[in-house]
Amino acid sequence: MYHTLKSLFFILLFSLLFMACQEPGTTNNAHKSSLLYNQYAYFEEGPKLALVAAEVDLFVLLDDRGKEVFRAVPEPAQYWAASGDSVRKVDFSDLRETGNYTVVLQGSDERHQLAVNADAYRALSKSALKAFYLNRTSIPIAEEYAGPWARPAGHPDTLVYVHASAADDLRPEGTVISSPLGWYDAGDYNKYVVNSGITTYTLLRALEDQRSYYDELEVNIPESGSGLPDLLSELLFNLRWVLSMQDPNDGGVYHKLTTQQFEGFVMPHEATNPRYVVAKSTAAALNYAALSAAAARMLEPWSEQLPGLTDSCRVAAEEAWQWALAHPELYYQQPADIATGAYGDDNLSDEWFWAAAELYLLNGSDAYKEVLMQKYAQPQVPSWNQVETLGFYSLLSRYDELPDELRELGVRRDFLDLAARLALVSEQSPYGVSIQNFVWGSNSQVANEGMIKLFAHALTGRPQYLNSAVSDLDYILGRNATGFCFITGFGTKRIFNIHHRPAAADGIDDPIPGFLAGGPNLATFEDCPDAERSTYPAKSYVDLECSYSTNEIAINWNAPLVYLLGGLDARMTR
Ligand code: 9MR
Repeated sequence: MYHTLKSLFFILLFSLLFMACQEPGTTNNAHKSSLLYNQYAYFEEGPKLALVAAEVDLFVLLDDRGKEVFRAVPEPAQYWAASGDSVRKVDFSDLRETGNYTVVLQGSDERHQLAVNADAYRALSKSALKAFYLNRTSIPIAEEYAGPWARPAGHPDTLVYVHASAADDLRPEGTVISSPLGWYDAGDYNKYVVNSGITTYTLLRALEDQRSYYDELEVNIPESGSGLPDLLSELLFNLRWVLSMQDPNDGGVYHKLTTQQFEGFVMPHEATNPRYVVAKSTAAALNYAALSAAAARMLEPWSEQLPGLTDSCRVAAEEAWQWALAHPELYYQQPADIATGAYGDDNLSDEWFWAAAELYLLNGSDAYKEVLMQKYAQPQVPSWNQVETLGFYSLLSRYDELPDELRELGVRRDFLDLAARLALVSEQSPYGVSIQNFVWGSNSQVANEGMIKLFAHALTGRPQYLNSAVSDLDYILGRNATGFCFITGFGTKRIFNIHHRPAAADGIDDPIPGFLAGGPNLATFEDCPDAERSTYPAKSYVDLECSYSTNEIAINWNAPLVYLLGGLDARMTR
């Protein structure tokens, strides 16, 4: 008896000691590797940063013949509160030779393969854009474009009901309208105007900012070879849906097109529950106005190939704006019988600013200028409910034409301050990134931070912005606290179980490629209650299908990824 008690006592003591000696967060962390690095490829001319575990004190690279080409003692370990662990930086930027290398770590018997090869980025950039095609509603996804991920058409959306929340005298409840095309928002099968606003704009921005790159980039979609850039054809597929969400009777815009409940995990063509347009909202009208005004202006170079489109966009934008002026506080309220994504936002100051900026740039009217001056606020990292910075991008892209009073607002200074702050945080961060707060879709925040930096790089030519954007991409490609490469189909430690209905139901082991997973955050643990999951925000990610809060994909997350990949591919290819 005494012996049993004594052993129990020692077991308890040792367990407590063991727990106390462990670093915070390591009890349930996600990465076990001693090396965190970009698992896809480093750019020959770019910065090259890897992270090693605290106990690793020598980092060596061997070329493909086994010859040592680089050796360094990692920097002293630094603790990151977001990940709850300490890592040591290794900067091997001096290695500029294209090739495949073996990483040897002293203090660990792991071996890793690493590539230096800017050329590899063309395939990744194409894949991230192709993901939008693979998420199209309404048309069959054909084998010649989709390979194994071909599937029948889902959701024609030519027979959509006006929901009670959106009904009025001219379109009473149950009225049938047609609202086809567009992309599925995410892992669910619904379509949301608010989220389409930032997504489609971000792709327009990519097109305008990397025009010659996208003139050439073909991704093998049905429209390839039509004379329009594939990126443009892809975003038009969604823009045409967005335009159909306006009520022609009053200019108001439905918030979303959705089933009542989320569909099950079945293929798109098997998800056939009735679909509704739900509630007009001020947020939808302003997003719609901003996007269609931006499209009217930014599609001007293709107006001959797209007869009538820019004019339609202009009229649609103005009518949506007028409706918003007449209904300035119609915040989206989820009706009791609808349970799909809300995209609810009670602060529309940034939406007013963005829409006013786009409409002002389109037609120069003082009325828009006044609103944009009134709603001017400091830019932030964009997200679906924070779109101030999208207005900054547009104003800055036409900066030379702006009147003094707009320049005097500080548009350029404030934007560059944001970029400089982000770059500084990244330099000082133990993980070499700007992200500090991990929200739902944290990976898209990293991608949007990279986008801000590339835009700042274009404005100033300062290499620090370019380098910092590369560092953001490295994070996405594996140099993060989970050790996962967050783009489906790529990397050595891959994600497999995205929360995405077609990927789950298609019977193919590999997930549909080119999608950015939402990424770590602590927003909710209810989606996979039994999963082992870190309580540190930067590590709190699980590659499980149930994990809609960390492992879903979404169009607004892929769009800044496309921007970042295209922007870097265009700049870094030799
Ligand atoms: O991206 C959205 C995130 O910011 C919210 O916190 C979350 C919960 O409301 O919803 C996310 O958006 C989801 C949308 O509501 C429905 N389609 C899937 C989206 C990504 O998870």
